[in-house]
Parts: sequence; C-alpha cells; structure tokens
Amino acid sequence: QVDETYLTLGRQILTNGVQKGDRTGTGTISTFGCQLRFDLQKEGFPIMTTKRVAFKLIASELLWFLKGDTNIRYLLQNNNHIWDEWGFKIWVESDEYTGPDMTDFGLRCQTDADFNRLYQEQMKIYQDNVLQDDAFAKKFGDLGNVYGKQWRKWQGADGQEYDQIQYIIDEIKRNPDSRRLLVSAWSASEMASQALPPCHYAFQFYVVDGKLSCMFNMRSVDYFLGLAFNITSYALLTYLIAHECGLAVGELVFTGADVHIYANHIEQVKEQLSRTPKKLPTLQLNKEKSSIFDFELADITLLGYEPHPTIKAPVAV
Ligand code: DHF
Ligand code: TMP
Repeated sequence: QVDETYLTLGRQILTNGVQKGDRTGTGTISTFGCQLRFDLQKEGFPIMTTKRVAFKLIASELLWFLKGDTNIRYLLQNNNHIWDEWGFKIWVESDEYTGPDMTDFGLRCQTDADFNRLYQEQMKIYQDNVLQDDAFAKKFGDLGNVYGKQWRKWQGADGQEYDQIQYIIDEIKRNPDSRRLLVSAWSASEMASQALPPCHYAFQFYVVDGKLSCMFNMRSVDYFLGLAFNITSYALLTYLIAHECGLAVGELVFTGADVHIYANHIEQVKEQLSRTPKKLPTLQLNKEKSSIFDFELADITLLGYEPHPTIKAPVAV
C-alpha cells in the first residue's frame, strides 16, 4: 500500500540519512538514490491516508501543467497557493518592489513574528495584484520556463515549439511498444529563466498487456511535502493518459536522487510514522470527455478519502 511503501522510505532516511546543507539554509537529512513502486491495479488510488493531502491542489496543479500554463494566476483562481513563494520572490527581488526588505523571507518568517506579519501583508498585496492586474500578473506571476512550458511548448533548436504531451498520447495510441514515450522538463539552456529548475524532471510511459505504467524521475525530493504530492500527481497523470488512450493502469515507479527530510520536518515525519494506514479512495474521471486537454477540476473526483488529519510543516524556500 502507498502509505507503507512511503513510510518505509521515511524510516530509512531517518536511520541511514546523513546531515547535509542545502540551498535554502534549512538543513536536511539526505540519502542518494531510491526507487519505489506502486501497483495502480491492485490497490486503490495512491494518496496518503496517514495524513490528509490536499487532492484538489494536486489536481489543479496538474491541470495547470497540462494547459501549458506557467502563470500562478490560474492557481490562485483555484485557491491553490503551493507556488506563491516562488512568484513572490520574483517580485520582491525586482526593481519595482518598494516595500519592506524581504531578503530571506522564507527563513525569517519562521523565526521572527514581527517580520512574519510584514511578510503576510506583502504576500497578500502580491496575490491581489496577480489576480487583478493583468500587467502585474504578466510580469511577476509567471514562473518562467517551468513544467507547463516544457511539457506543451518545448523550445526546439529549430525554433519550433514541441508539444511533448500530445506526442506521447499520439505515440501510445499508434505505437504502444515504443521505448521513447518520454517527456523531459529539464532544459539545460533555460535554468536561469526558471523560478525553480524542475524537481520532477522527466517521466516515461510503458504499455504492456493493455496496461499503462509510468516512471517519474526526480533530482531532488522533499520527502514530507513534495513527494506526498508528486506520487499522487503522477498517479493522476497516468490515469488521465490511460483514460484518453483506452488503456488500464499498470504500475507507477518513482526514482529519486537526493531524497531528503528537512530538519524542520522530522517531528512531523515521526508523527506520520506512528499512524496506521486506512483504506484507499478511488478515482473517478468524467467518461463523457475523451481528451485530457478538455478536463477541468470538476471532471476529476476522489471517492471515499477518509485520511488521518493534516500534519502542518513549513516549506523551504
Ligand atoms: N520547495 C520545497 N522545499 N519543497 C517542495 O516540496 C516544493 N514543492 C513545490 C515548490 N517548491 C518546493 C511545489 N509543490 C506544498 C506541496 C507541494 C508543493 C509546494 C508546497 C505544501 O506546502 N503543502 C502543504 C500545504 C498545502 C496547502 O494546504 O496549501 C501540505 O501540507 O501538503
Ligand atoms: P532545490 O532546487 O535546491 O533542489 O530545491 C527544491 C526543493 O523542492 C527540494 O527540497 C525538492 C523540492 N520539490 C519536491 O520535492 N517536489 C516538487 O514537485 C518540487 C517542485 C520541489
């Protein structure tokens, strides 16, 4: 079951991980190289039951990627705030920002209550502007050449744009034995124009016996916050592609490189480890729609999700 597989990895990181510094200054316990497998056929839909995971946020983020959108306005319109800090950073580091100093806001808002109040104020201004002001949103709401751009509008060396998702859908239908059913988000020449270089940087599909499997690769894995989202997100993507291609679902395989637990997530991980998994929910997709590009939030339903309560943790910026 998804919780057991996931929690076993957490126990391994706590036991075998080494202390390692990181870009955000938070500190981690880290291990290198890991693979997890989830059978999508035998189990229910893979989402954590040992803590509540916000499925709606996962679904709206995935639809955002699939639209080829990179502007957080769509996420904000759907009450999804998981990318706010990375857009906010673009604004406060720009020449146009004139508010109080926001240097290192991610770390400072955790330890300094006065600063946190100032930060919340500025964040509110940022969100309102992205939602209401088109020019502002264009300038400071766009995260650059991130997932949506790479998946749907990859910039080719020939000057053309390549739709990698359309390609794999067509290819799965036409040539399911292909070993090239791969989407890459990693673009070596575009690192500077990304709010965050892709963490899940590539994924590949595999078809056998009428079942669609997916492997996704991550260079850097935030075990407690990121991975809990990423497993469910790629499971949902596999179900969506299978839906469009008329296939059943097979296995989901995760491959991670630097797999870490942030120093300020350790207590939360221990709390989650102490909980007993519950029954998995099931996923229901709107049968009336065939193209996944037509899917909206209302076409994706999770039934019977009754997890343990949320466990809060600060995200490292
Ligand atoms: N940076 C880091 N350090 N870790 C990440 O996992 C991460 N993920 C990003 C962008 N940058 C990142 C995009 N995905 C949350 C989950 C996924 C995500 C970003 C943030 C998160 O904070 N989840 C919380 C609360 C979600 C909410 O209700 O708003 C959670 O408890 O799952
Ligand atoms: P890094 O660019 O320094 O590796 O920092 C990125 C952090 O974000 C790292 O902790 C991994 C985490 N992350 C995930 O785990 N999953 C995700 O989907 C994203 C976007 C980030």
